[in-house]
This record gives sequence, structure tokens and C-alpha cells, in this order.
Amino acid sequence: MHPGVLHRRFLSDLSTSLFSFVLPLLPTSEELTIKEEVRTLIEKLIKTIEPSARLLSFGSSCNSFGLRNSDMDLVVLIDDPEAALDPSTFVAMIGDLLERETNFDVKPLPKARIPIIKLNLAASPGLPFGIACDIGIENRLAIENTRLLLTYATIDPARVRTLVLFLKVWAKRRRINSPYRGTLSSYGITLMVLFFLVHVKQPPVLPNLQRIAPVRPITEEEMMLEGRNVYFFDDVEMLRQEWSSINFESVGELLIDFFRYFSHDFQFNTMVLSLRAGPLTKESKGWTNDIDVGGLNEMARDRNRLCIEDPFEITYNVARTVTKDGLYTIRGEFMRATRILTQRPERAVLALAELCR
Ligand code: 3AT
Ligand code: MG
Repeated sequence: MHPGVLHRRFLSDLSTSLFSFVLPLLPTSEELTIKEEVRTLIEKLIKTIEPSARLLSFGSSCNSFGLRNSDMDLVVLIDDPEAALDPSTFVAMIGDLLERETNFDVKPLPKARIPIIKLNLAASPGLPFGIACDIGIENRLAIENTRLLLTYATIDPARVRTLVLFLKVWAKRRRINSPYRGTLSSYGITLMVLFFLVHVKQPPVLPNLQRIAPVRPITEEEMMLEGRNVYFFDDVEMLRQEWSSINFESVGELLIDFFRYFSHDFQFNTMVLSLRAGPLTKESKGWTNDIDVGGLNEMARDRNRLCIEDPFEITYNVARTVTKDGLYTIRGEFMRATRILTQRPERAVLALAELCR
């Protein structure tokens, strides 16, 4: 058969295989129900300490990029400005309460830089692996960045969700999804994929939501949260009607190109990935590695190896945890993936299995 025909057949096979790969890894409806019950229960308890408190989910439980058994990210928001509770005290109080009133395994960390409560729910029939859960206080930016990610997913779920979910699994299996061990957070990986779909692909697969003008004028106050501009175009109905990408590449083609771009084209040493603004230089952001760190340790110097700008907290490098060795490993994995997918493998499912081995 002609090589072009074979290649086209492989690409279409790859897309089908990606959908089938991801499908059984999605959370079951049972898992989602239990998680929601847990959230409601904890919220009810927290309200006995502070009636104006709400408990919201963020992260992958509600940005549509959740995998089965993924952790639960929760945040307490206190609506009453009179409630003068500092986060440490509040964390200690909630910790005590949950220890008394529930049989979860509770670990409050009131003295941490960002005070949180860690919970572990034991395994049950609906939750064969239990759940790990982090409860933070007043992290309103996380709610906004969760909404941003969800809005991007909603524009083109078939391609965006499939790519992100697959790449999260790939990163976990290849062990480059451990911020504590010098590699990437899931949030960082998701931002890389969205950056690729908004700024690298031509024509783009997704619009830049932070650059679409609002339909009605909005006030400075509506736009700002904790001193950050958190505006993005979030009218999903309108996006569905008005935005249609003229990029028709299949999810398989996009995956290969994603790996290829981060293997060969992205300049890790000098460039910053910004979903908000496109590629930026490290220099323009002052995120250089070799700044005069006079006396600071290797960790500090490592902070800007891989630079991913947070969409709202633009002075914050989401990938600051990535070390020199971590980046070396990550880049090695991009190259390995490119090699596997471009060496004309015969069967796409086998290529995916090999990728995630
Ligand atoms: P998992 O399914 O849990 O692997 P996730 O999407 O929940 O993926 P994370 O657990 O890494 O992602 O993060 C949860 C949310 O916490 C995502 C984002 O709102 C916030 N967040 C995580 N890491 C960072 C970071 N480095 N900077 C800013 N916000 C972050
Ligand atoms: Mg999470």
C-alpha cells in the first residue's frame, strides 16, 4: 500500500485508539456522587464554625480533566467580611471538627506556608481506592483558573479533553508528573496543551479566551481579584455559536505534533509558555536562570528551568518545581514519544501502550 495511505490510516487509527484509551479512565458516576456527598457533608460541618463559609471544588474534579480516583481539591470561601478568621486558626478548627465528627483520616497543616487540611477517605465499594482530599482556605484564584480550563475544554471537548486526559495519564505513567520530585504538576501539563492549541497550532484549535473582548463593558472591579486581572471570555453559548476553528486536524495528528513541538521547536532555555500572551522570552519576564543569585542555593537557581506563566498570577511560574534533571527527563520523554509515534508503528493501540509503558 502507498505510504501516504498507510500513514493516513495510522492517524485515523490513532485518534480512535486515543478515545478508547481515555474512556475507561474517566471517573465513574458513582465516584462523582460520593465525592459530591463528601463535599456537602464537610461543607455542612464547616458552616457550624462559620455560617457564611462555602466549600467549593476546584482542579480536576470540576475542570473536566479528571481521571478516575484523582484527588479532590476543595477550598473554603468565607463570604462574610466581618468573619475575622485567619487561615491557620480556621484550618486548626476545621481539623478538630472533622476529627471529632467524621471517620476520615484528618491531617490539619495550620503552620504550612499555605495552611491546608489533608483528608483521606478509606476505600469503599463505590471508591475502591479511597480518596485523597486537600482543603485550602480562600484560594479564589484557583476557582477562576479552574473555570478558565473548563471553558477551554467546553469549546472542543472531543479534541481538548482527549488530549489533556491522555497526556496526564502518559505523564503519570512516565513519572514526569511529580512536582515534589522535580517534574510537572497536572496543572502545568494542562497549560502546556492549551498553549499549544491556542498559540502554536496554525490555524489555532482554540481562541485565546483572555483576549476576546467582553460583549458588554465590564468594570475594573469585576475584572480584578486579589490584584490580578482574571478576565476571560466565559460565555460558553456564544462561543459555541461564534467560534468554529478552521483547524480540522484529528486528535491523533495533534498529539504527534504536540510531542514534536516540545521535542524540537520550543526553546526551553530562553522561552516562557504563556497561555495569556503566547510565547514570551524569559528575559522579558526577568525569569532567567543565570541571574546573580549570590549565595542562594542550587534550588533557587533551578527555579526557572521550565517556565509556564500562570494565566492570572502572571508573576508566578507554575513550573518552578522543575529542576535541571527534571527538565532533562521531561525533554527525553517528549523525544521518546515522538520517536514511538513517528517510526511508522503498525498498530496505533500498541503505540499508545508503548508510549505509556
Ligand atoms: P489531578 O487530576 O489532580 O492530577 P488537577 O487538574 O487537579 O490534576 P492539580 O492537582 O495539579 O491538578 O492542581 C489542582 C488545582 O490547583 C489546579 C489549579 O487551580 C491549582 N494549582 C495547582 N498547581 C498550581 C500551581 N503550581 N500554580 C497555581 N495553581 C496551581
Ligand atoms: Mg487535583
